[in-house]
Amino acid sequence: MKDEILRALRETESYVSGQELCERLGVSRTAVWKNIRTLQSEGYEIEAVSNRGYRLTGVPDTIAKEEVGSLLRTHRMGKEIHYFSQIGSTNQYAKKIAEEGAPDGSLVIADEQTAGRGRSGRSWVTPPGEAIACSLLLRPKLLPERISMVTLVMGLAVVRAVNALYDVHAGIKWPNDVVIGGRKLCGILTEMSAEVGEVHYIVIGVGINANLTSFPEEISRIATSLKLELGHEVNRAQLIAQVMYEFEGLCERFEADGDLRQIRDPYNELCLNAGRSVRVLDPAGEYTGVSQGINALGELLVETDGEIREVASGEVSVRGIYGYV
Ligand code: BT5
Repeated sequence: MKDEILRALRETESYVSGQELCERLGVSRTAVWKNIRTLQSEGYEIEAVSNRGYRLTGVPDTIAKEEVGSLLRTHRMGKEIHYFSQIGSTNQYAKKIAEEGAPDGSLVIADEQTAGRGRSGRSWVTPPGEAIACSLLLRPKLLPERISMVTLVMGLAVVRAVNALYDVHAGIKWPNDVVIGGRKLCGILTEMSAEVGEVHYIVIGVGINANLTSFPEEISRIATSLKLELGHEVNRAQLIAQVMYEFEGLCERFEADGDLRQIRDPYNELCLNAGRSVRVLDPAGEYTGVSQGINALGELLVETDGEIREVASGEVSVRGIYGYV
């Protein structure tokens, strides 16, 4: 109910009467008052004036359930929210609740991860209070071989959200890194449970360096944060809500076609590899070429010696000729 109260308070700049809240939520005045008190104890500044009602004057920097829930503008993504101040890995937890029957659209959010994971067993740094770590559980009606494309869809959603909210130019390093100024802002890890011909569920994990100001030595040269790029903090809950909003629209188009035919052009416009020289670290032999962006299956097209090769994600890494992008 707290997220409903916050949503109502956010809708107006002036006061919302206690009566209005009672009617809207179908609860007693005492219940409203108790929830307002709890919100205040959690750091929300809510003015209470007799005969006028309640007014929201300040929000804490939190990505807890109520805050994100009150900002969401989606129907499907974030249908259920599970929040933790600390967790091992949100992807791990999302897989656990998926096995237990959690619904499509469930979103797991954590303020800190102690065992955040990247691809191929690599680790992901998520210090408390500064980063965004979230995992979305979906049960799409798609074939397992189509699922790797969802990572590209999420990459595009994050870039769009970041560019819509802030004065920066984020881009995508194919397949799954969101980059600003040549440095990594966000990583995406999609995991799946499936059998031949059928997907049980997928978990899309998103880690965004929102307000970090420093990184461990080993990644300090490749990582950046929104705070470092902008010079000020960003509202993490608002960013999560915007990512979910962008993702919901893009994912609908992806699921309708089962491929990226509708998303390919917007992706390529924001794909930093497109039109650039890339080095393809193929286990069968490295080569360089000029990338032409992705095709409708999400493969990176690389022109080398007059021939166009289709590079599938997962099999190979792609690097810029002079550096990470
Ligand atoms: C990724 O892997 O980029 C996927 C990261 C996914 C993280 C999210 S957070 C929520 C959810 N729960 C999880 O446990 N995971 C997901 P990969 O492409 O393999 O990149 C990993 C590499 O990025 C590491 O080996 C480091 O070099 C670098 N790295 C680690 N932490 C970073 C950070 N915070 N910012 C930028 N780079 C980082």
